[in-house]
Amino acid sequence: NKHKSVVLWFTGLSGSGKSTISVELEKKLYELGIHTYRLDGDNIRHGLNNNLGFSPEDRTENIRRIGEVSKLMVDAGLITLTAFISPYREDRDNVRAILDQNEFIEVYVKASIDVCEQRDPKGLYKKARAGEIKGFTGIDAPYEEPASPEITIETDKLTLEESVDTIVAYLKENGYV
Ligand code: GGZ
Repeated sequence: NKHKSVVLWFTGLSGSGKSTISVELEKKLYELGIHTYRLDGDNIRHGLNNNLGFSPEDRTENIRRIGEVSKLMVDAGLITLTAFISPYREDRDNVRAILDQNEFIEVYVKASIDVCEQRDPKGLYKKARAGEIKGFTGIDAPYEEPASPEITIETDKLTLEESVDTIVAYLKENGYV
């Protein structure tokens, strides 16, 4: 199946739904016969970036490397899905800048800090509140909202299926798939 290679750059708070949506979207694209690759904490922070933590400098370097890897994957012809908080606007814009126009789709996975904290799937917000984790995004470290993302998914309003369908519709309308 023909497609245009592109990075789908998911950004949002911990617990907003980035990973969940990217996994489901990847299944949908697979069913359409489209070759994808997904980058997330499991294959990046545990490997290539296992020397990086969560200081502002390390987060910036984390995102820079992921951007460069994404560029290679786009050159290899893949639809690439990345699921990282990527809290700094400048870091995301730098990734956009190393890709050609139309090769970077910023997907803002939007959920309020209250909702994310209630979900707390890994108990990390609880630890951050207790002071056991310092510099946790949304608690005592910043999250800079995208100024003009191509797609915004409000996960406290949409179901998982609706979220995935919204992105697939965008890809079809814009000639990516
Ligand atoms: C934010 C942290 C932190 C701190 C560990 N702040 O819910 P998770 O567990 O699976 O997602 C979070 C993940 C964030 O890593 P990223 O590579 O996406 O971050 S960034 O883009 O800012 O570089 C969370 C866990 O790692 N985690 N400590 N202090 N999230």
